[in-house]
Amino acid sequence: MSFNISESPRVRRSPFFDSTIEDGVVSFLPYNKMLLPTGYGDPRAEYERLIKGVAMWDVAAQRQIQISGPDACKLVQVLTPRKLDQMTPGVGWYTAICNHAGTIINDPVLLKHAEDKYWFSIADSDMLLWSRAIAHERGFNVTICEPDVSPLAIQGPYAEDVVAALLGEEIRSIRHFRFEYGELDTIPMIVARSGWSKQGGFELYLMNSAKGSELWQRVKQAGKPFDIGPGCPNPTERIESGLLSYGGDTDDETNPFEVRLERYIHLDVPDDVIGVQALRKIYADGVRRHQLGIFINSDKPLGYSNQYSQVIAGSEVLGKITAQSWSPRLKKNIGLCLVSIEAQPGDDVMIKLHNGYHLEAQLTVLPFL
Ligand code: THG
Repeated sequence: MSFNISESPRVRRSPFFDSTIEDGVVSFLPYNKMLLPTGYGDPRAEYERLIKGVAMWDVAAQRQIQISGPDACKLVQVLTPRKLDQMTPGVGWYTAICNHAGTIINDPVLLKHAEDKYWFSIADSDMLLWSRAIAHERGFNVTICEPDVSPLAIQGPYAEDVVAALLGEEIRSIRHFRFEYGELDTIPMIVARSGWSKQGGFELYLMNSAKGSELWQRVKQAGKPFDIGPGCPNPTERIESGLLSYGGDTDDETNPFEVRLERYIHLDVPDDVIGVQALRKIYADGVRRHQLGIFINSDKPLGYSNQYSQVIAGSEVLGKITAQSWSPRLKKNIGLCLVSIEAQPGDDVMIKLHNGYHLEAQLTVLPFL
């Protein structure tokens, strides 16, 4: 099977698109109406590079929603049930965005630039639409836009060395989830210590899309001594590390408590914060489901299926597997699942693949590594 994606302004290209094509990208996913590269043809090599070396990822599809103006601070707090009063300029915080029912509708990194200027670095759902509607309904004096900002992630044990070679030794002192404004000759960017892996790394937020190819080449050049190569948000490493994939691990009823985000939820935020009243009730009543890890018994790597497998015990359906992979480090088939609260780590279960085939499995705690 081979097909093309139709040309359309609704399928936006990243400023790094041409470079990723040159470097051999073979697959994309639609993400925030943009093409997100998902592979360069050798998944194992891309995984190894992330774990032992350094990789560069076109993650421009992590779009920024900028909220600025006199009421920016108020709106941002209304949009997330994480207490933001201690937040200082120059930091990024992981946040959950919930709707009025307490269901997660995005899990962005929130970057604070100033008291009156923030960016939500969003996962795959329309926060431009949502935040504009809420701002208007609540009568806030803000301006909301999607600025010309495109993140490029550099991830892996040598990421810091690459970014230091590119931008100078000072970057080594940037702490986790902090960011600084920088410039590489005439390429404007923000440098943050962050990224969707647990291997360490940085994200360069390019602030001029005309300079995408130039930045890509410069990173590639700086990374040469460290054998840098192209990669993507890695489906295997993120399962091993227990990073959440909104829209993959979550469904239309998932609340933050079910998927281990309670650390980022403060039930004592003001009542006008969207979702907090529902979240208080959910918390008081107790959740019905939770996210656990699962080991799937099979002596060889299982193929990937984009259909959720059921987790069952006898005739009872406990829940579903939302992501799975062969783990090269654990030498096991592992997965993330969303299962009934009665199902607990250590339980032996069965999984029912979409083709009807059954396999033995065991539930476990997260993260795997
Ligand atoms: N970086 C940036 N924007 C993003 C992502 C990113 N937008 C989309 C998506 N990823 C948002 N989702 C996440 C999910 C997890 C994390 C970051 C963004 C993450 N979590 C760590 C954890 O759960 O252990 C650490 C959280 C913390 O330290 O507070 O990093 O990757 N720019």
